[in-house]
Amino acid sequence: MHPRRQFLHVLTMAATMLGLRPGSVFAQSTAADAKTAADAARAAPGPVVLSTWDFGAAANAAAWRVLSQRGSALDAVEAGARVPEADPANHSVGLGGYPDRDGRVTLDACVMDHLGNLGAVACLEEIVHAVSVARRVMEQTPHVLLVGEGALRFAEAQGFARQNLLTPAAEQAWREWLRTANYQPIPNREQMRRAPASSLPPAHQILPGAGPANHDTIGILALDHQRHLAGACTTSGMAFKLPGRVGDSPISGAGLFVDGEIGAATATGVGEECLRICGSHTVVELMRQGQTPEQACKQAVERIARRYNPPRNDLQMAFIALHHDGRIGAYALQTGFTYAVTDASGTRQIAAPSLI
Ligand code: SD4
Repeated sequence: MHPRRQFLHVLTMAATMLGLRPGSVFAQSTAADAKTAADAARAAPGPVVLSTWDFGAAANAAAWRVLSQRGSALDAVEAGARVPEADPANHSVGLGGYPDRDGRVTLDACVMDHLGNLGAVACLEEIVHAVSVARRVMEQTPHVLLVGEGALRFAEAQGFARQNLLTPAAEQAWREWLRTANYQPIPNREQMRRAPASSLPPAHQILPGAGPANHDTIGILALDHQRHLAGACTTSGMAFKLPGRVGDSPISGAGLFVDGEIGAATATGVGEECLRICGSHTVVELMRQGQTPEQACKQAVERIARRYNPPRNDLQMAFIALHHDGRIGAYALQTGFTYAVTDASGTRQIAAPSLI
């Protein structure tokens, strides 16, 4: 069995043994089911961490170690985000991320806390832990965003070591793409995994490494014992993007937004779509107006989808949200998006409801 499916299968069996309704937590959900899924996932009160895709088990575990020792949400999300950043098998975050069109791995990352403190880096090269550099920007400078060469110089001055982030596997994928792709960046690798090869443009069909280890951006949100919220988001961005391209992930209000009195949201998918609607800020503002986390994520996704008639099935955009009262929710444009939730009752991988 496909390793990812096997993982979900094991979790589904565990859910059945726990008496959870089959299909409500792990399978593709209807909107009504998803409410149940989110509720089931949030069985325990108190601290919680949730993160995009199936990085979750490892990233959430690192974050949970911090939260369970009464550490801060900010420390927790940084610890969680660093896990996929350091994983060379993961081709969309940190070390081993797919490079840009010219073969350079450039990273985008952002952190934000409950007080509105914010730090970010964009187009950062040669530093594995972009999320930690973003945190230093937040804590050590009067600025909120450093890019490119300036971000790298700042990271070095802060003691971060430079290293080549282009692994042999990522380089091979890039060279293969160069041979056949006509310089088309790849908008959505998750969708590519599901669609039959013949339905995809050539650039989408040839990407080696597409598979269970080829996840997308990690966005991670946490609520700690003090009821403080924080979030982080880190990515190597769209594979084979134009040099200089920055996505939503390091941009406050797009890839991540936290308001300590309301809630937090983070995004994954085609950054250009999220940037157009200030996606994560939209989700938080909708929660401010009384929407549940899931309703807020759904409305943001609908706002993106509304631009396309007929609907586009080559785009993915998904949001996860955490209300300051501990409620959680998520919504995706396409089926296939999952997120991981960890609290005192354990970790669950949830299939988000979706428009398509
Ligand atoms: C970006 N939003 O750079 C990121 C990439 C991503 O699923 O999330 N992909 O546009």
